[in-house]
Parts: sequence; C-alpha cells; structure tokens
Amino acid sequence: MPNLTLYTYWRSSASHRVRIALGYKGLTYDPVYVNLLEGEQRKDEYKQTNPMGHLPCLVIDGVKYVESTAIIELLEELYPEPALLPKKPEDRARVRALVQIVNSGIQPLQNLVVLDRIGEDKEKRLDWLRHFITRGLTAWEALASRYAEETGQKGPFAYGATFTAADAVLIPQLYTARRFGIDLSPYPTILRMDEATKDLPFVKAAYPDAQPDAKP
Ligand SMILES: N[C@@H](CCC(=O)N[C@@H](CS)C(=O)NCC(=O)O)C(=O)O
Repeated sequence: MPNLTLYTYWRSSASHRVRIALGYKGLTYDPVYVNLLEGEQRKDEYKQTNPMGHLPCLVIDGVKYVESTAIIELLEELYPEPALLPKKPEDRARVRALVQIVNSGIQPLQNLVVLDRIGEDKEKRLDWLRHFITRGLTAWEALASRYAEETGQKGPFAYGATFTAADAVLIPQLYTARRFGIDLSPYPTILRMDEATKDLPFVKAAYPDAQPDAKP
C-alpha cells in the first residue's frame, strides 16, 4: 500500500472530490488540515506544497500532486479498479466534460480568492455565488440530459449506472450549492444522483461535516 497524505480542509470542495475518490478506491490517507478561513493556504510554508495556494495536495510516497482533477486521473491510472472513468473513449469524454463544467465553470468562481476581490459586502458575495453556481448547474443538468438521450442511459448516477468521476466532483458542488441556499428542484438528474449516492459509505465518510476539522 502507498503512503498517502492529503492536505485538506473540511469545506474545500476540491479536497472533498479527492476524499471521495480515495474512499471509492479503498485508499486510506493521513490528513493534514489547512485552515482556509485563517489564510493558512496563502502562507509561504503551504505555497511550497502548492504554489497556487490552493487545496488539495495529495502526497504519494513523498511526492506532491496538486489539482484535484489531475489527482483523480492519477489515482485512476494507479488504481484502475473500481473505475472512476468508463471504458469507451466517447463515454470518458462525456464524463470529463461533466467534471469540467464544475471544475472550470463553477468552482473557480466561488473561490475565496475571487470572493475577496468582490469585497466585504455579504449580499454582493452571495448574489455572485448564486448566479454562477446556478448558471453552471443549469448547464450541467442540460448536458447530462442530452447524454442520457444520446446513450439511452437512465442513471441513477451522474453518468449512467455506475459511480464515476462526474459524481465525485458534483457531490461537493451540491454541498456548496445548498450551503448558499440554491434551489435544486429544477435539476432532476442532479437530484437523482444525489439520492443514489448520499448513503454510500465512502460518500458519507468524505462529507465536510464528517471531517475532524469541521467547525460546528
Ligand atoms: N483547480 C483546483 C482548484 C483548487 C481550489 O480552488 N481550492 C480552493 C478550496 S476548494 C482553495 O484552496 N482556495 C483557497 C483560496 O481561495 O484562497 C483544483 O481542482 O485542485
């Protein structure tokens, strides 16, 4: 078994993705907690771990890996079973597109480093967050429905009958959406995925509120 260390924060959605992927593959890790609200990610000490000052970072046998989707792909290549990507290239491309809607179309816009540029005004920050999360989830739902029609798949997961990287990335985004009071009722595919995954043991174990560094 490799020696794994994860730099993580309970409410970091990118860390949450990697916690899910590790749990899905049955891999255990030692956590290192980095408090985002206290700005620990911006200190020089952490920037030697990730020069962007972002979580997560996964250390495998002493080697540091950053960027959650690159980490998930690495885990998939090192530990192919159970798989997080389908076998067919066309299906893999679709799963990766669903991942990227969240990874590049939503999450960067909700990041603390972006919100801090908007200013201290809480209402302004909330309005920004709700706008971009809603925009991204609306696109995600439309794309997933199109894929379901093209492939004849009926779920219950984000892409078809098995859990994939698309679920691992969407689940943390839903946590954030709920946290900011976004109405998920217009998204039947997303809600179906949520229902199918919420009680899976590795999903529950990765949940922000279940982390030892969670604040009540
Ligand atoms: N694309 C990066 C995004 C990482 C990222 O933005 N992490 C957030 C937490 S979810 C962070 O560390 N933010 C620190 C900040 O905004 O200061 C990834 O997927 O790993």
